[in-house]
Amino acid sequence: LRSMPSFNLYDYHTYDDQMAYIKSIAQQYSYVHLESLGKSVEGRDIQYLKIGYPSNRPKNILFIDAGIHAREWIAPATAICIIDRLVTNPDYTSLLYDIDIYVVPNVNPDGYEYSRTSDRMWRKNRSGPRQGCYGVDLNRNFAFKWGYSGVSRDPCSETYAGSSALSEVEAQHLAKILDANNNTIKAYVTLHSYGEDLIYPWGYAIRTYPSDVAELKKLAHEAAEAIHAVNGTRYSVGNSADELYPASGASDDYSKSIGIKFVYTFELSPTSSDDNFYGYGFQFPKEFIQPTCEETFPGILTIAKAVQDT
Ligand code: ING
Ligand code: ZN
Repeated sequence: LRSMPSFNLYDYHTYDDQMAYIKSIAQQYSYVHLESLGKSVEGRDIQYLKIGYPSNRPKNILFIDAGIHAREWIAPATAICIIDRLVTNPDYTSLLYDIDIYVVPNVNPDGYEYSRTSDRMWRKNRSGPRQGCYGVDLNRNFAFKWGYSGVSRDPCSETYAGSSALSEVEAQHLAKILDANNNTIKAYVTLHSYGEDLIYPWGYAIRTYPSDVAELKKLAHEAAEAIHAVNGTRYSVGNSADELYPASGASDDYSKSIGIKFVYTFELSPTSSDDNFYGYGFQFPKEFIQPTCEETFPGILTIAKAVQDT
């Protein structure tokens, strides 16, 4: 297990294999530590990596998560590939002396396994049953403007917001670590799919922005440019409510509400635009993991450098 030569970054894996891989990375690199956010509702351990060299001063953090939505398989695969790129390239040593990067590759392991084994299009977690239905949309369960827009109160709906704000353990665990580090986390990036969008708060209402929206936009355009430079993929930059649809209780709005500066939802590939639409949607073939990782990585680095400069 120590170096895990058999792990193929460019394939979709079971949750257990994802965790075995990040554990092997922590064992191989002294400046990488394996931690746990806590258990999912079905008892899976939600593990993550803290990447960065020790420092006497408190370090600023870039926090990345993926897999809030079960069927968006490209997101955990990209998070794991980003981990690989960060630790295997000595170019990032000085960055990792200055900042810490936390990566939670899969926030919703129960939903992910359910998507793998039973229902490929599953989106929610696996709590319940309520009225005979399972699952809460974790990206509607966070404690900011909870229940305000783009949600359902029907437990059978895809966008069921839960019985109350933070009713779900997975959302509780994520909120807890964000709260505990809200002064040092300078950027929060949550990986979703699909659409090729880079979106910033507020998501709960159209034409409603944080006071520092100009800075959020500027950095987003820089990240989109870095992505574009790799394979020519054009991400749209916009506000979540304007660009997609208004929805409250998402992890990005929550992060911004507790004072985290740079907050972005990445809607990874494929695109949803008609002129170039192959129709893969959430079922994005594994052949696209490598190009998606290679273009996403410089976008992430752009945000990491902003954290370094903060
Ligand atoms: N999209 C996000 C969703 O949770 C989002 C995007 C977040 C839109 C917040 C509006 C507000 O619906 C995906 N792909 O899940
Ligand atoms: Zn999503």
